[in-house]
Amino acid sequence: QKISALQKARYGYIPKLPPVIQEDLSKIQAQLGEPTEAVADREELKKLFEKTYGKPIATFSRGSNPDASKKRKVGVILSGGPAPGGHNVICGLYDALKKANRESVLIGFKNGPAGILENEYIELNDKIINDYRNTGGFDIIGSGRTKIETPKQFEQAFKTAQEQQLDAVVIIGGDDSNTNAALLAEFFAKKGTNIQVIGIPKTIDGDLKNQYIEASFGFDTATKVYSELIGNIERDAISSHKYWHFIRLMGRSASHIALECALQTQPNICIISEEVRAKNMTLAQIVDQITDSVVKRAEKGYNYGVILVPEGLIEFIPEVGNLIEELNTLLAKEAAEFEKLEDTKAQIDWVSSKLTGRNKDVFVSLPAGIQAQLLMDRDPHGNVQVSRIETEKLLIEMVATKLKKLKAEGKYNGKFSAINHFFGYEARCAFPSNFDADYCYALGFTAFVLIANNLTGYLASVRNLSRPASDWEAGGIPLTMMMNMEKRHGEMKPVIRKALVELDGAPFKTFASQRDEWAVETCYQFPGAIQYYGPDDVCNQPTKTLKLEQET
Ligand code: FBP
Repeated sequence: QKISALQKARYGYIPKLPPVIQEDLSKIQAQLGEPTEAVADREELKKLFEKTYGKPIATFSRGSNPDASKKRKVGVILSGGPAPGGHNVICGLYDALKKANRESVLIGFKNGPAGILENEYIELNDKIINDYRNTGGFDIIGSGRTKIETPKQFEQAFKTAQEQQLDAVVIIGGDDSNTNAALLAEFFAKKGTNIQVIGIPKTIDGDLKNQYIEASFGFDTATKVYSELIGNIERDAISSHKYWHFIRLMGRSASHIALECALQTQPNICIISEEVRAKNMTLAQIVDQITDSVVKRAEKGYNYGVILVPEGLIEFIPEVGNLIEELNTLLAKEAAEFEKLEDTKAQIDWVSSKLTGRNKDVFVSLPAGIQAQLLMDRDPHGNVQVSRIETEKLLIEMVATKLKKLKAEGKYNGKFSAINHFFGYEARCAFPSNFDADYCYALGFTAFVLIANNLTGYLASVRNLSRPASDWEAGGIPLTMMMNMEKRHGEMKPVIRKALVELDGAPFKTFASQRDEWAVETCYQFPGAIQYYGPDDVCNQPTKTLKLEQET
C-alpha cells in the first residue's frame, strides 16, 4: 500500500510526554487525595455506584510501584465519533504496556463497544501499531455507537473480559461512552473481580471537560481544520463579493467548536447556542440579529459575509428545545405506533396531532424539511441527531423572507445571495496536530500508569495543557465525580455532565467584546492549514479557548 509523504513523515514524529511518565514505570506511584463527590444528585449516585462512588483524585509522583512490571492483558475500545489522536492513545497505551513488560498484551475490541459484547477483537503488535502512529482516524480497530446498557449487555461484557482474562479495559470515548465506562467499572467491582476500567476523554465537540479535564482530545485538530476552511471561505468572500456563507459546524450540543473557530477567524456573526438559551431567544430574534448585520453591511457596500452556526443551535432555542423534549418522550413511549406509519407525511401528521400547546404551534410553523429531520431516528443514547438537521438552511430561508419584507418597506437595498455549508466529518479524521498527537500519546501512557496502580473507574487526565509538554501533569479523575442524573429516553439516568460554553468565561467574553465590530466591518483572519513542522508559534499552539481559559 502506498502512503502519502506526510504520513511517512509523521511516522517519524516522537510525541512529547509529561516528565513524570517518562520515568521507569516501576518508579511512578499514584498519590491519592481526599474522597470526592459527584457534581449533583449525590445520594442517587451513591446508591447506583456503591463500589466506585467518591474515589479520590490520583496524581503521579516518583516513588516505587513494583506491580508495574507485572504481565498484563488489556482490552481497548474506541467509542463514538472519531477524533484526531485516537490512534496515538492506543500507541501510548501499547508502548507503556510493553515498556513495563514485553510479555504484556493489548487487544483492540472491534467496532466500538459492540466488540466487547461479541468478543470480536484483534491482538495489537508492533507492526500494526507502527502503521498507525500519529495518523488520524479510528480505523485501527474501528469504532461504533453501541451502548452497553441492558443487564444482558453488562453480563456479556463481563463474560468477554473473563474469557479473555483481562486485567483492564480502556474505553476511549465522549461523555456518554465514559458514563458506560463508569457503569462497567461498577459492574465489574460488584462482581467481585479486579478487572479495571479506565476512560479517556475523547470528542471533537470539546464538551467533556471540567476543572480537572482541561480538554477532550480531537478538539484542537478539528477546530484547526474547520478554521482553515472558514478562513479560506472568508478570503473567497472578500475576493468575489458575491455571497453570504452560512456555515454550520459540528459539535452536537455545546458551541465550543463554533466559538473557537470564531476566535480564530473573526467571521461577521457566530451564534452561540448557550447564549440563545440563556437569553431565552426565539428563532425570530436570531433571524433579526443576522438580518441586521446583512442590512448594515449592505449600506457599506458589502453584500457578502460569513456566519457560523453551531449544529446544536436548534435544540437550544428554548421554544424548539421544549418541542424536542416532548418529541423525544413521545417517540420513546409510542415507538411501536410511530414505526407503523407509512411515510414522512403520515409521521408529521401523527406527531402534529399528538403534540400539545405551544410545542404544537412551533412544530407546525417549521418548514416540512426541518419537521422531517426532527423526527429522524435518535442515536443509541436517545439524542436527536443534530448533525442531520439543516439549521443553516432554515436560517437562510427565514433571513431571505425578512429581507424581502424590508426591501418592500424601503429599509434594505442590497443583494442577498446565500450559500450553505456544513463542516463536520471533514475534520474528525485529520492527521492530529502536534498538540493532539502529544496529548493523546500522553493519555495512553497515563491510562497504563493508572492500571499499574490498580485503579478503576477513573478518567485519565493530563493537565497544564496550555503550557509546553514539559510542564504537563498526569493523573486520574474519578468518573463518578463528573456525574449527575439526567433524563434520557424519558427516564432519569446517571450521566457525565456535559460542559457547555460558559457565558462568563474568558473565551466567550473575548468574542463578545469584539463581535459588534465584526458584524459590520470585515475583520476576517486566515489561520491557514495545520502545520506540523516549523516554528513553535505556527505549529505548537493550543486552541485559543484553552489559552484564554488558562490565562484567567
Ligand atoms: P462523539 O461525541 O462520539 O465524539 O461524536 C461527536 C460528533 O462528531 C458530533 O459532533 C456529531 O453531532 C456526531 O458525532 C455525529 O455522529 P455520527 O458520526 O453518528 O454521524
